[in-house]
Amino acid sequence: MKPSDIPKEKLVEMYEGILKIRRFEEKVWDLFGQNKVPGTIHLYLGEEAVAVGVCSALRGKDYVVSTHRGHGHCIAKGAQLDKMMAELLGKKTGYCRGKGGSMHITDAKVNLLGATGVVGSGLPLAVGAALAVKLQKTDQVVACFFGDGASNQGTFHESLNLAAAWKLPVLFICENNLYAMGTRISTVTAVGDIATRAKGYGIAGEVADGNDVLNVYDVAVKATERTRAGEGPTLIECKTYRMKGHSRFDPAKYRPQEEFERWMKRDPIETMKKRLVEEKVLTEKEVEAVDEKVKASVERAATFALESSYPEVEEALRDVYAGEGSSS
Ligand SMILES: Cc1ncc(C[n+]2csc(CCOP(=O)(O)OP(=O)(O)O)c2C)c(N)n1
Ligand SMILES: [Mg+2]
Repeated sequence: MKPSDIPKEKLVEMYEGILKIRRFEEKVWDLFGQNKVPGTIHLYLGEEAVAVGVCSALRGKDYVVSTHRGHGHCIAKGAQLDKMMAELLGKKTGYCRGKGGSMHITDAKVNLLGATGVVGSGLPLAVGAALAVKLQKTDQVVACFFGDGASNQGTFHESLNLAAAWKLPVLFICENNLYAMGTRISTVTAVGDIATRAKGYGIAGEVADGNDVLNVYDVAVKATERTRAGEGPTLIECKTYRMKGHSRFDPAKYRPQEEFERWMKRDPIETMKKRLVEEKVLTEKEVEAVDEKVKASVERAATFALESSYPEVEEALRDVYAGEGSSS
């Protein structure tokens, strides 16, 4: 898909989307270095085009199921930056009142069904949500993100099989960033393209360039159209690469330097920026203005989070069990 095939507002919205994830995570990286973020974080830097390309093809009422590397999915589905940042900092103004952190951000208002730290556990949840959609006879779609590592879990196979057999409205989005922690996908998987596995379940399988937001968008638009027409799920494999290590503590020494450099030249933000300017969608100045606007919103979110209070001790058991928990 070329920029000229898409309305200008949509292009700018997508550019703003990938930039928002980039600037948000750069800020998180920074705050982590200042010991402001408890626990660990899995950054989505380098993979922004996947979340934005897919979510730009969705409607507000469609659902998203995220992963342990979920900040990008949350932002692309419309979660609030200030509540996300507060959650990452363990503050009581965060999405889980500071008790969930990076891997448990959920926002029912935007039909974001949640992130999870258990690899592969989102797929069956997405199938359940899609079954609910089918029974309720609405035309919603469920987009389920997961990694290449998760594609070797039993839940992947069980979920694809059932969703295919029942023709459920799910997009299975495999973010193939070549590694599951330090394990290279090619050392544990015989097929070159994970998308080819779709054939075994009788569903459509597509490979997208996960560093090209317009290509991901194009593939996702066609898949949602098929799904809304009752044709069932699609497995979309987005080839991409994480700029940082698996988590904040991983220096990623297992990745060959040449491979790293090759992927860094394909930075999804820089590529999109260049295309927008070359195709005269935006001027250099307008591109800068988008960046300034995004940076300001991230700074506001950081200030909100830093100035918020930590939860009281009594808060610890609230919302953990059914009812209000046993804070008394
Ligand atoms: C069921 C389960 N097994 C193992 C882990 C430890 N673990 C956390 S992330 C991860 C790698 C996941 O790789 P992938 O699915 O490719 O996602 P990526 O981190 O590359 O985005 C592993 C093994 C876990 N959290 N849950
Ligand atoms: Mg991976």
